[in-house]
Amino acid sequence: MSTTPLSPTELELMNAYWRAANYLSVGQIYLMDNPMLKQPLLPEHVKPRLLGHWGTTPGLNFIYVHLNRIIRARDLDILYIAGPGHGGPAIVANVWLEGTYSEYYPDVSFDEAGMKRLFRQFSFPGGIPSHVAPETPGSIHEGGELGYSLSHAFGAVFDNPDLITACVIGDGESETGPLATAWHSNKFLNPKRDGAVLPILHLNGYKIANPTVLARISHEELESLMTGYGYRPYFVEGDDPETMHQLMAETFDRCFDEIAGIQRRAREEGVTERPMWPMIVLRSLKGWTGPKEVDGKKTEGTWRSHQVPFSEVRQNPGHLKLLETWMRSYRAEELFTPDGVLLPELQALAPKGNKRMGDNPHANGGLLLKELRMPDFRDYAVEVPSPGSVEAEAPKPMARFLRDVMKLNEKSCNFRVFGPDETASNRLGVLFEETERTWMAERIPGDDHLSPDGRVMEILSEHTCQGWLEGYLLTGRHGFFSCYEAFIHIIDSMFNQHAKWLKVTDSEIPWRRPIASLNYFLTSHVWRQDHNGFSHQDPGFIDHVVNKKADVIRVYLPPDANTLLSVADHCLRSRNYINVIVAGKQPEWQWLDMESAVRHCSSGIGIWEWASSDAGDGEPDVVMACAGDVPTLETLAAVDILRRQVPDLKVRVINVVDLMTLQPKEEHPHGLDDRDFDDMFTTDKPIIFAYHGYPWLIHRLTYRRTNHGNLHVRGYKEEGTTTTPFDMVVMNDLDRFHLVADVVNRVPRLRHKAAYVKQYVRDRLIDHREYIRQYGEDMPEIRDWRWQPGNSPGGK
Ligand SMILES: Cc1ncc(C[n+]2csc(CCOP(=O)(O)OP(=O)(O)O)c2C)c(N)n1
Ligand SMILES: [Mg+2]
Repeated sequence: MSTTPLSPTELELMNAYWRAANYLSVGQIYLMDNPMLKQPLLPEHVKPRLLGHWGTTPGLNFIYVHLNRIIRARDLDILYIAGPGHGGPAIVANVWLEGTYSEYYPDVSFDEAGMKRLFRQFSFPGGIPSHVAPETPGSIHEGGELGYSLSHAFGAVFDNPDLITACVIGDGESETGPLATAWHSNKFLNPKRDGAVLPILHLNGYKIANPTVLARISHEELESLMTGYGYRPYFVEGDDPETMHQLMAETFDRCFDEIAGIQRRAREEGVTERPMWPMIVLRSLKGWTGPKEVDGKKTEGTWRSHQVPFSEVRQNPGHLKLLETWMRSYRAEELFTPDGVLLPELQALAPKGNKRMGDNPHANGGLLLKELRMPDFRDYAVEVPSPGSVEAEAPKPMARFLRDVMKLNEKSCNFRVFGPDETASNRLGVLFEETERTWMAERIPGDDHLSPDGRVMEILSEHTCQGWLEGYLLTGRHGFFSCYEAFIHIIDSMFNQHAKWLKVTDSEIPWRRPIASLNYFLTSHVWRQDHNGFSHQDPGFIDHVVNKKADVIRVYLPPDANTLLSVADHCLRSRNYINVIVAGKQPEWQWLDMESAVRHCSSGIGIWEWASSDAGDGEPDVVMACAGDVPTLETLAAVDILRRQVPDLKVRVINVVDLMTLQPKEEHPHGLDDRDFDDMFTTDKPIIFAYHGYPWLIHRLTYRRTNHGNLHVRGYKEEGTTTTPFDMVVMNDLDRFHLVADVVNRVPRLRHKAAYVKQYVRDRLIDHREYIRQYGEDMPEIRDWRWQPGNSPGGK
């Protein structure tokens, strides 16, 4: 292969294009006027607040120009992911240069006036963020929180055989946990049915203030590391632009040849082995082409280039001069017409139409989104002849439903299930009747459902699962993520970023079309950790989720299998949300037949008349509310005790499936209006609320409701260990006996009976403690408890 694949003209043009992108990047960071430098630079042309990141930008621009060449030469479909997305100016500059930006934002026209707007709007009030963001055409990756570029890149190309993602990874970013584990995504990518990812490790040597680890290990060590991850690394190293252009062009040619070869062998020659995919190490200067020195300190090629290499430009004439010299070094007058239009011969370097990376439809996944074909979830119902008459493991019917969703959409190849090694444990194993676990690494006899064609993605990295799923959804497909409740916290921060993306998309960017929701199924939850105990107990993800904008988050606590089915169906059909579904996986009593489940889930909250004793008889003495499967069980068991101990007590039982109904309507679209809430919860009766998670969340959601003063919430209060299921609730005062005591304490007319009932409760709790310590399991009256409809006046 030639080491000079670019002709002198092509080289000159590409370098000119790169200069244009660099010029526009510096302009965005510094200028608000005089964009073409037609006048000498004056302090008032410079922004008063200088915000942005220069250091990574020339490298990102360099890669963009070379990708444009490859796309044109090979007519490829390439998505650009900028891991160091703090280099927002680079991507915005390139998207503007290729003409896309002005098509999406006509105000930022493709001329001098548009260039002025382009500069002014960047990191400016009312303008655009300094990072790559949902506002940036062509992006599916929010710059900002580092670590997710590579998992996003892989997620985007699964089931997209004609798509290639060029994924730029910061050398600092590569030190993060999520990025480090994402290299292994190549063991899950099947070249026959999936596209390809070309990782480009951007080794500019520095982070904000430190060298990077990978820049300070030997060439051999880095090469071995990448080889060990299963890639074939190619090094592009240097600082002389001409040499680097030739080297990059040559390396890109080689890498894209290899990718084409791998795909051809897999698709046409039936090769099934996992290939060594190419990757590139681009070692270039941080802040390349920027000022070599500022105030006597080396800047180009150091961490000092990371953000704005020098500020106080308005106040310091020396810095003003430095900026002008720097910007003029790109010779904009040779790149643009006097009207600020990129010269035609340079325009010709950009691909056309939606081959332009800024206009790649995969980056606006909603455009490509196809509805899932859905079976009728009612067909998977558990027969529930009467409340509490049968037991079931709630996830299993849902799993059969998901299996058939998988089957019905097999041809469209647009549905996958994700999870950290827990699909079987979470009772979703029936999926393996239809598909298998994706696996491109070695397989040996006895392996369980591993296949290169599998559609269940399991890797013991919640970060990677989340990143893959986000990439998959953002490019217009559907997915479902199951995880142990306590450990989903590992991706709290990724959830944040995705929620922000959806919020901005939903409220501010009409051209971004709605995508499928991100669905979490959280099981192995806090109340059923018989194997594991305290380390596995944490219901706090819900608290984290409800911090986010009401428009994009939904939380569901279905109490049984049929409600879970109904909720899962709803979530898979929804768009632009993050749905969190929490339900246990152990055998539990079933409460609602399918018809009642659908009605209950449609309202999200409802009085369970069959368990209540106040129907048609004026106001209740007490409201017993519950949210979550275990709290629902304990509430009903408490109602049962009350029936026997205090037969004339009027109890109203309310079950909450959709947690957001508790919030005021003004705060969340699912919130009950105050009138309905007051009718349901009364304005003055005690409410004993048994809740799945940390109790204060219920107060947080309801503090503005009329009857909040009478609300008493029981939930998880951080007591846990390895013990019996019932002891787990006892330790947190959420058990039936504590709930009964709560009722007796709060209903004024029971004062005279309080001493007797409380003694009964105390005795039962002592019996419980003695019994489990002696026998190692719950008392028969707990294990064998079941709802007796006959016990319940008002029950059917
Ligand atoms: C998870 C995370 N931690 C910390 C930061 C703060 N931060 C922003 S940029 C940066 C340095 C990034 O270095 P590198 O990935 O090498 O990017 P580049 O050198 O190309 O700017 C850091 C630490 C962040 N954005 N995300
Ligand atoms: Mg770096």
